[in-house]
Amino acid sequence: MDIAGQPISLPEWSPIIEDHLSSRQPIVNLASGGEGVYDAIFIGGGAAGRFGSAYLKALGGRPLVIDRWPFLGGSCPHQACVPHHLFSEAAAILDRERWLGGQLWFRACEDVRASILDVVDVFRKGRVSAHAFMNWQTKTQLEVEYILNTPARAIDPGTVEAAGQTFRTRNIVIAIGAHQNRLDLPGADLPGVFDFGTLVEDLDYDPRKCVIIGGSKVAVEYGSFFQAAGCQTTILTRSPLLRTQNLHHVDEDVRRYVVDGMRKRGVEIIEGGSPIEIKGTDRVEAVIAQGPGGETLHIDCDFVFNGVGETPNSALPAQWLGVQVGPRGEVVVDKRMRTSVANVYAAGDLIGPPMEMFKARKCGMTAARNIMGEPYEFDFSEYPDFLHTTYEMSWVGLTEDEARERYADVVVIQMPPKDIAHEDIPLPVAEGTMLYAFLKPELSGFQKCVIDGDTRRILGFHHVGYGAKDAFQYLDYLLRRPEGITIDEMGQMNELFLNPEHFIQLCRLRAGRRGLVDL
Ligand code: FAD
Ligand code: COM
Repeated sequence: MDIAGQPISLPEWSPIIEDHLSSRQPIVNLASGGEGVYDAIFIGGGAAGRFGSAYLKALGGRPLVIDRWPFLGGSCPHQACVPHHLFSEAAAILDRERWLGGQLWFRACEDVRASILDVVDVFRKGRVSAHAFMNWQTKTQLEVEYILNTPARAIDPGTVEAAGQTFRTRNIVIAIGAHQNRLDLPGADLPGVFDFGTLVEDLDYDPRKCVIIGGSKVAVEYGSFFQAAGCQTTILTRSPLLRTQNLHHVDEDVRRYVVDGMRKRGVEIIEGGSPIEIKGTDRVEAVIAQGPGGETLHIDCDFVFNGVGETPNSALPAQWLGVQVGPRGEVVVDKRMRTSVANVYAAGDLIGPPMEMFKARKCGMTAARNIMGEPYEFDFSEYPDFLHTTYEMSWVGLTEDEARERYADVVVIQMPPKDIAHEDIPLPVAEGTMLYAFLKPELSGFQKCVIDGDTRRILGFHHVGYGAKDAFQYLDYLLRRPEGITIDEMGQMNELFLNPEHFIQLCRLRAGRRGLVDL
């Protein structure tokens, strides 16, 4: 389908994408039929490729972006972040109904159950609207050329082939993402074994008993949703939960509060366990595992969820162009996103962790700026992070333990204060936790601010609750400025009471003191 020069309105996009999801017909939006030389061709139009191509266009360059799916935006709107947020929101609502069941207007708790299949169906039916928006915005507003619904292949650093045509370019930016690691176990191919992608594509029954293998972010997030929906969930993980290699700066008190909360909500967590085999005939029936003490476990289930993480799709770029690949399968780049091959850049999940949207989008932008002659380095060694259990956890900067290893005088401001039991105080409280505060105070959240007492600079913020995630984008910026942010400056800020994170008011309560002490 050639759409160059055709105005396509936003509502017209959805049926076009629906039709192309089951066809191999490319959607071609090229100026001058793709003649001439591009400044950059982006292979992969996910977050990294879409933002990179848009930025390059904005800087006055000529980009082309090619994706094998019939839409731009990549895995985020199709299988990853967007369903994850839908499921996590459902989980938070379900949990609240269960905890408050039988009180006020809440139904009695035995009635709280949801069909996972129905929620997945809601996502399936609605996801194309995000795809339509990405295609419309990229063509109509951002004026970026693209070819969709066809894979691309780099022939050399100046030539890309797609849909039977070759295109010339000064640079290539490869942004083809990552793939779910396979479960290396007997029975891993049985019906009833899912991952985040196959869950939204293939689920056709309502699971009642789930085993999650692995302790990735996705494992924690999806496990919390399955449990909240009423599907008894066991998480089987080698490392302690939230202590995996890719998660940094998770404060131990926060971790304990969250993992205890998951257990309170009924999730069975087996840390130090490893799977041996998945058993079943027509569908999975059990996971056989070795428990933390070496004992053999037999866990009945009708659903197994693979939560063992992802690996970058580096095999193709290595084969096409010989780019260097690192020990974890990532395409190796410098801070300008340059690979080992001149004029070839890589971006997003393809270059390894953190596999997060901010990094993917900013990598794309970084490649674009450097290609267009604006030297720009992106260092993502420090960043704000978040994770859903059914709570929203947000954090940035050092944990208390990390701070104590590096600084002589560490001061901690936290709520509830140290040595006060969570059930004894309905704080922190704000939108999203008001009902918990009054009816189930131990569930109203937890927060901690870590400070260097000598310089009064804040070293880390950590929050468990709802609705504070937005603030962390700005806290991250303030924390990482060369001058950082002090407890005194926090105390000067104007809070919108009742705000979900109380760092401002707590800092103000202590900021008047010359010698800082814990609060
Ligand atoms: P992708 O979005 O995967 O894009 C790669 C694109 O390349 C795809 O569109 C694919 O079709 C295309 N492609 C592949 N091969 C070819 C080829 N040969 N030719 C042409 N095109 C090709 N991050 C967050 O920040 N917040 C979240 O809440 C969050 N939730 C997540 C939940 C889940 C379940 C998962 C799995 C991830 C989540 N992430 C989240 C991570 C986030 O989704 C990724 O970091 C991000 O989507 C990576 O973008 P990307 O452009 O690198 O890759
Ligand atoms: C967001 C996808 S769902 S993108 O980053 O805007 O392309």
